[in-house]
Amino acid sequence: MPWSRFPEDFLWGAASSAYQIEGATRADGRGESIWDVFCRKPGSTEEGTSGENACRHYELWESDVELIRSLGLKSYRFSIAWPRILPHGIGAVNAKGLDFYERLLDRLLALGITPNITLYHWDLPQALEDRDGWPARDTALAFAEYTATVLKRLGDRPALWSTFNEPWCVAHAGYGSGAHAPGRRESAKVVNQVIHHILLAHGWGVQAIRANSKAAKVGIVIVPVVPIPYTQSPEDVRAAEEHWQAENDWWMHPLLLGRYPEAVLAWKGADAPDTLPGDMEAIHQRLDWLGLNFYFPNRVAAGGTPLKPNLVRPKDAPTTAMPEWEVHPPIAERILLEFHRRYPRLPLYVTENGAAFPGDEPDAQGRVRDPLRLAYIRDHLASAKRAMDQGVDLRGWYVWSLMDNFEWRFGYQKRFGLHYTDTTTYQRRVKDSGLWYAETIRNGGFETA
Ligand code: IFM
Repeated sequence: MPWSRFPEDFLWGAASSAYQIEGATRADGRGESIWDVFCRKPGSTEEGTSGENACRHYELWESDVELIRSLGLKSYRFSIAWPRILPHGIGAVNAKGLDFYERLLDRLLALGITPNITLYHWDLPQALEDRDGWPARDTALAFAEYTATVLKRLGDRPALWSTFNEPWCVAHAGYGSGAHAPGRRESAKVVNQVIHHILLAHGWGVQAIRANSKAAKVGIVIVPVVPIPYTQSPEDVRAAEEHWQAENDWWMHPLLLGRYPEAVLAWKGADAPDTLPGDMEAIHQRLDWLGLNFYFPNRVAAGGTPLKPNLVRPKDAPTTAMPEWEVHPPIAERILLEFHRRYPRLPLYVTENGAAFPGDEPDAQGRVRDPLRLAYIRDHLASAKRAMDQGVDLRGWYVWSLMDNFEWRFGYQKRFGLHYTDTTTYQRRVKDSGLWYAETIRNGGFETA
């Protein structure tokens, strides 16, 4: 049997985020976030659920670190809740918030587990949303203040840091469709302005990290689209290429080249963001790594426009429990090779990949059999390894997620965890996929069919 064998120093990891697991939304001086407010609005989330308790990780963090240790993870990716650090977004600092993350960070380091810390995984302090949130340029300044505050306290520890998780979702779901907090449905112009302010916040944030830490390795985590032409007709191929440019170049060019792509600016026309002199230089900061989150392909056929592509799903394609998320493992090789080929090269990490499938319930013996998740993770990893064999510098992999958690507007019904979380007792239970992942880590790889 052939093996997918990974390098010895490959960072095997799992990921989570503050609002999705911590709970304790009113504890120890934490301020309110936009997700607290959004979840209270009837109809915002399935079954009216929220992250008020989530997985109670704020209380149970020590036993959660034990889960991480017993899987043998080399790295753990988590996020810091801005409202725990600066309850009003700016100004007064809440020391208890910093204490919490310091304890977690130090425990991970003591166990030899590399922390990979995200500064913004969607939980903006509501106080800043009250001042117009990301459409306001001042929010980017506030992010730089928050970042400096965190790094002054924690920046002497060796860790990977990222400024943003999936900024696409912040802009499009938060301020475009309104499916995420703060639930606003603004014009394309405003959404593009949000993108610009997030990019600016990233740039100022990187400067704040570098000014306050010698030990930090700095990156950003994006969620690229993975366009695949529906057929090999020149029209479909072209439509897929334009979708790539409109989404991926739009984020990557400012970050890595210091300019918005000309073609996309032309497509956006008057909806392009307003910029000030010096903005593009501020955005274009040296990065140490880039994080990619991907889950499914976008099959693109002709008949749309670059900004509104014609996305089609093959009739019998397997999907996960997330509506429209097709299972197609070759996306891993594809996206990694494309990033390697198209952009200035940086060490890459797959900062999220994983799946929710229906039916993850413990059996009578308490075992959680999740063969579909196991296969999903294995097949995406095998595909990524093929990209590595072609020269892609992939340094690590984080399964989403360490444990079942609050899946935003879908509440607790979509379970992505390597551990099952009982939503009544909060007990965690490792799933078969978690056991397989632990064995893979021990063996440095796995047999491929
Ligand atoms: O749960 C989310 C996570 O917060 C961001 N990336 C996608 C995951 C699954 O939807």
